[in-house]
Amino acid sequence: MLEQISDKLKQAEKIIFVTGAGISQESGIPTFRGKDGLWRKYDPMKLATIDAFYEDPKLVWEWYEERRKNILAAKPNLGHLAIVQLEKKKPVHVLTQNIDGLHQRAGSKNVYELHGSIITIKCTVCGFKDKISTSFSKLPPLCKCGNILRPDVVWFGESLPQDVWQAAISQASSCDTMIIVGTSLAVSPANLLPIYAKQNGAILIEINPEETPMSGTMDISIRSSAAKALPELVTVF
Ligand code: BJW
Ligand code: ZN
Repeated sequence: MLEQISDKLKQAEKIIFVTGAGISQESGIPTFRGKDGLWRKYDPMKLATIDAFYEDPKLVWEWYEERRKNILAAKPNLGHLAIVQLEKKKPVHVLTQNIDGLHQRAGSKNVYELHGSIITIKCTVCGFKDKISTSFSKLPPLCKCGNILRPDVVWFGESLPQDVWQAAISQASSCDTMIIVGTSLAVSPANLLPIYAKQNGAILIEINPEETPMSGTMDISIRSSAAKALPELVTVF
């Protein structure tokens, strides 16, 4: 299948990656859904909503602190690095649902964090935002204004950062190739991005060991892991 469209891929002028938790799975960061997913162990409604946070900010913070430590100890894998290789040849933008910062640590330049970042905090009241530089002596940490700080991530029922989302729509709507890696495409509005690309006539390629609700819309589905499939795929361009 890939051979059949290899000429088109060689001519690609604007490539967009849409990534999800699966691309970081081989770096040792668990996904959300599926066999070993976080939502098998934890209830998202008790950890990933603003109501859950106000109900028990310490519990939610402890969960994020544990994940942040694991993420900071993790390294980008061959999947993240393959995207950086392609950036040396072609214009590439990465629209990621991940909060782990591994694309940036791998060296990707144009990364749009749709669901925020685990290494930033923001105030629940005053608009203060900062990178987390040390661990906190007390949870939940407090802002200089006296109110509770929260992880700068997007929880269920919250809007995506509007500037990032608008930029993501614009990138998706103007690409000629979209590569969707390691996402179940279960969560909106990020799962609309392949539709924007398709409306522009883009080629859609999915890398995922499992089927997704949009597999039928893809031009090619590569049923393999990101770290195995991406290094080979990027050589075709
Ligand atoms: C591999 C692999 C390998 C494995 N290689 N692949 C009803 C009530 C309220 C809201 C809604 C509702 N119905 C719909 C909504 C909207 C809601 C939503 O979509 N919910 C659905 C779950 C039903 N969306 C939202 O609320 C969003 N906001 C919004 O819509 O605002 C407008 C609005 C406001 C008010 C009311 C309604 C609408 C916000 C969504 C925020 C999502 N947040 C999280 C947590 C972020 C912070 C954190 O990390 O803690 O984001 S949830 C979680 O899911 C995380 C992820 O970014 C996101 C997507 O998951 P992803 O990346 O796809 O991972 P998985 O685990 O699902 O899939 C991994 C895939 O990888 C699998 O397919 C594997 O097969 C594959 N894989 N190993 C390659 N090695
Ligand atoms: Zn504040």
